[in-house]
Amino acid sequence: MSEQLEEDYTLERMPNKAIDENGVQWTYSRCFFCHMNCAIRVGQKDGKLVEIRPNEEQETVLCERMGEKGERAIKFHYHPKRINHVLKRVGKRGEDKWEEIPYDQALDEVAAKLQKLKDQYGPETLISSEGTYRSDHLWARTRFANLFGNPGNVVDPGTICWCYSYTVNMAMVGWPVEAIAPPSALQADTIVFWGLRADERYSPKSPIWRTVLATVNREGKKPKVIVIDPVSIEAVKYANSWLAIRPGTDLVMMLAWINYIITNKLYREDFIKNWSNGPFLVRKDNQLLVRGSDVLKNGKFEDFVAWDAKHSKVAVWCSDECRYYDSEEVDTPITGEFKITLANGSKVTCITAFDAITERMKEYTIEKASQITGVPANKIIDAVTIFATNGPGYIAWGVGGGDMHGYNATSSCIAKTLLRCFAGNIDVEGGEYIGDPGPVGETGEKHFAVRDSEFELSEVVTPETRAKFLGNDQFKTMSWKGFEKIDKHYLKMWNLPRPMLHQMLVTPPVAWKAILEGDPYPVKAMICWSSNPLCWAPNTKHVYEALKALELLIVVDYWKTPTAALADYIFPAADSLERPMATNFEDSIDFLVGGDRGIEPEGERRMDYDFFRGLGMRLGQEDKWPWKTYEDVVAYRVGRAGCSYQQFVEDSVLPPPGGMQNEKHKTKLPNGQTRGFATPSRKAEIFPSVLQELGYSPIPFYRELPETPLSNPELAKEYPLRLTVSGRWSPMYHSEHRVPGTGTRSMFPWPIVKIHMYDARALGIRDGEWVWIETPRGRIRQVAKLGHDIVEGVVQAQPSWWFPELPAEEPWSQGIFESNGNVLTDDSIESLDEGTGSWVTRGLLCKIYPCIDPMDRSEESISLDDFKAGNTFYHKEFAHLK
Ligand SMILES: Nc1nc2c(c(=O)[nH]1)N[C@H]1C(S)=C(S)[C@@H](COP(=O)(O)OP(=O)(O)OC[C@H]3O[C@@H](n4cnc5c(=O)[nH]c(N)nc54)[C@H](O)[C@@H]3O)O[C@H]1N2
Ligand SMILES: Nc1nc2c(c(=O)[nH]1)N[C@H]1C(S)=C(S)[C@@H](COP(=O)(O)OP(=O)(O)OC[C@H]3O[C@@H](n4cnc5c(=O)[nH]c(N)nc54)[C@H](O)[C@@H]3O)O[C@H]1N2
Ligand code: SF4
Ligand SMILES: [Mo]
Repeated sequence: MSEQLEEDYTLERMPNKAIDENGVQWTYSRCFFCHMNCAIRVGQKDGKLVEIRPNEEQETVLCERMGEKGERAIKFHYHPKRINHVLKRVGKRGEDKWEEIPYDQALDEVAAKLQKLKDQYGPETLISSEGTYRSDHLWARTRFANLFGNPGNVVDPGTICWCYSYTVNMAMVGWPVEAIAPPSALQADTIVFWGLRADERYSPKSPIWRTVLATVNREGKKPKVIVIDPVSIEAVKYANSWLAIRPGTDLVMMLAWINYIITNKLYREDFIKNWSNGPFLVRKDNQLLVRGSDVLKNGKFEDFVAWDAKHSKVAVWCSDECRYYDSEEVDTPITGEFKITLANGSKVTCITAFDAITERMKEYTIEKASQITGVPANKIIDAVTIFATNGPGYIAWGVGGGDMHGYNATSSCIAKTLLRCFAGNIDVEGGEYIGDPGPVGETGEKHFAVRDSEFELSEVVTPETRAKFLGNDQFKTMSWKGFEKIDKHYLKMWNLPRPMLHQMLVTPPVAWKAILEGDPYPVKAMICWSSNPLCWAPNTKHVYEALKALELLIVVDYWKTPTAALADYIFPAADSLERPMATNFEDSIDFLVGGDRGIEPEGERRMDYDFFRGLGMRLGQEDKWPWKTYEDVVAYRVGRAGCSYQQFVEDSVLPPPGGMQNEKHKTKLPNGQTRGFATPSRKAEIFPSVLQELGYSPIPFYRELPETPLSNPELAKEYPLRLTVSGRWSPMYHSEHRVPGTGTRSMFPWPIVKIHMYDARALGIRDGEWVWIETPRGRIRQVAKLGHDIVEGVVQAQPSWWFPELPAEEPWSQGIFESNGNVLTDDSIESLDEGTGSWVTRGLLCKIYPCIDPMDRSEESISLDDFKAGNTFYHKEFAHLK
């Protein structure tokens, strides 16, 4: 192509599938190598991929996973180790012996086996295992499973990653406000990176890091940046405040921030008073929110009660209409103690929800937070003052900030959203965005693109089936119990069912129990798609045991991963270049992004949608899958918004009909009511009634994690260092991009564990050497990287390592036990978050020691006499091997 023409092509928009002068056909597509889903243009000639370019209109920059001209993605696509046909196990499980069979035959066989297991054990005997958002096909899994009669059994890392906070935030503000960056991020005056490595998360070239750089370098008033991380990450360069925190202690810091903000009256009273449930009354005797039914004979449980200072009496809040019944003129204080009379004539003393929070926060002083987190008190005060006084701003979502903190997870999410509300950041420009898929007409008609939840058919799941969801009564927030409480309000606001997707999850140890012990019922079959649980789930040995005990394990993947190597059938998955796309990121945003299929699939690779549809068509669901191809699905979705398939893929974005507005809670709905939020009270629930109804504390509280020097000093004697199995880096994406041959593995060939120089010196560890990292669950080895850029006493090991170059058969299992950080993590029920089942990956205890005994180094000397005298030559950690 001539230089001039090349320039024109990047400036002008070409029609989709235009052919250039070299005969290369260019398709508007989207990358799915990570959550950024950058818009790309895929070039093919004679049916083969030749080049991938950024879509300049969307300001894409191709990252390390893609390669400058897409060469890495193209090698990934044609890699000889890719699974192109179904592999059926012929040897013993784990022996790595297979035969290739046709895709349709495999679907027939699997459908028959599923039907047999269903007949024998019931439809609940099936579970699916999934990974992070890897495609826009999640709803197809739910649709299939719901129609199969399954209660929604899914294991997925969403329990510790975003989805649990999606759920908790829905209960608080009716929307998954936890986001990497809001749409108006450039306008933020304060950015908090709370356990988020924004440069390596996705890539230094990804839109998120470029947005950060554009914000900190913007003209005029510069934003302030706060980093809360045990490691001095890249963002620290731009930070006004870096809180070098001990892993797993973040919640106490959050609570101290809240206490400080309240004590120093740094909160936005207008928001708390008028838009939150802060003024609602809570009984002092039982800490329950007072309900309409408590104070009025015919009052409703759904209604709440505040004190009206203007008329010195209670005011009942009509949740259904988002107003007080009596008058618009009420004055409801956010603080105070009131004696009220209940409908049964008894009198009770109440305080406001805001005061209830205030009371409970008092114990979380800056000094206490400093002692537990290891961050000096003055630094904590500086940071919270910036956060509370330099708004608008946002707390960017990072998994270090509580997602992976076991039984502190739910409280961490509540605490962060409290901070957002107190700072007045909810749905303001430069603050935290609340989405709105589109207006619903008075008769319920919708003119926005079809949402994932509309495909899922949650309504077909009967109450009896719902009760069988694994952990339904134990981890209620992400079960049907929590689902239903939020579903009601979602339906009311948007005439849409609430998404199931990854909002209902079974915590892994509960699933393994059902598989291994048949408790509460036998789980015999697993569909594992876009998931490598041997890498992502805690306590790898436990996962291995469970996978091996399954009667039927189906894996749908690109590669023969360690998990796939244990399967009965491995189905080849079509990669993102081979599929069209329309996504709203699990119904979490109010616009749709997408693109066309870049190229026809190789071999018998099929889309995940086709896999689930194929099973559904064989299992009596024929009339429920009217969309033969995924193109049909995309056309149907955008068609409702009056957009054609071609238009959509060329634009690659379909915005919500109302545009992206802020402060929508203040606007009116078509029925004339004030909109508020999609919560039970239509208020921002800083005191979440949903959690209280489920039996959990609506007020966050801190517990020292099970493995810390404070909570378990005995264990800390043997395992003295604090372990965080964390830290994203590009081009690796979880367990992906390690297969040699595409150019990504050679960028970071070996797993790295980061430790402080002083700790290393004391332990005889040298930079670049293999070391053992050990916890009570087991040990792995990684290569030591020493530095001063990590809190002393902290060890940061990389998760999800496997070695695709090693044999897949046992005992090699592609090195799954050798360096995988999840061999070290804990999945004991006592360590899990009681509402969601979140486990700990940050804040464990470990020890670390060299793989080759330091005594064996050339500069060390050991005499023969030492051996003869029976002295231990071995490093003390190996003494037991003598
Ligand atoms: N200790 C510790 N554990 C962690 C974490 C941590 O920080 N520390 N992080 C956690 C988090 S946040 C997450 S999200 C999980 C990640 O967990 P996962 O998302 O499950 O990641 P992987 O283990 O890489 O497994 C993904 C698999 O999906 C395949 N795949 C990719 N795209 C597709 C597709 O479109 N279709 C199909 N069928 N297959 C596809 C890939 O080849 C790969 O084998 O790990 C969690 N585990
Ligand atoms: N390149 C790449 N990008 C990815 C992924 C990937 O695998 N590779 N995975 C994607 C997925 S699914 C997710 S969920 C995101 C996650 O992305 P991030 O949330 O950025 O996750 P990490 O980089 O694991 O951890 C973030 C930061 O938390 C710090 N940290 C560790 N423990 C603690 C702690 O206890 N407290 C605090 N405050 N900080 C701590 C780490 O040092 C690190 O700098 O990344 C996404 N993007
Ligand atoms: S950041 Fe890289 S891997 Fe992620 S979508 Fe963009 S180009 Fe693809
Ligand atoms: Mo994740």
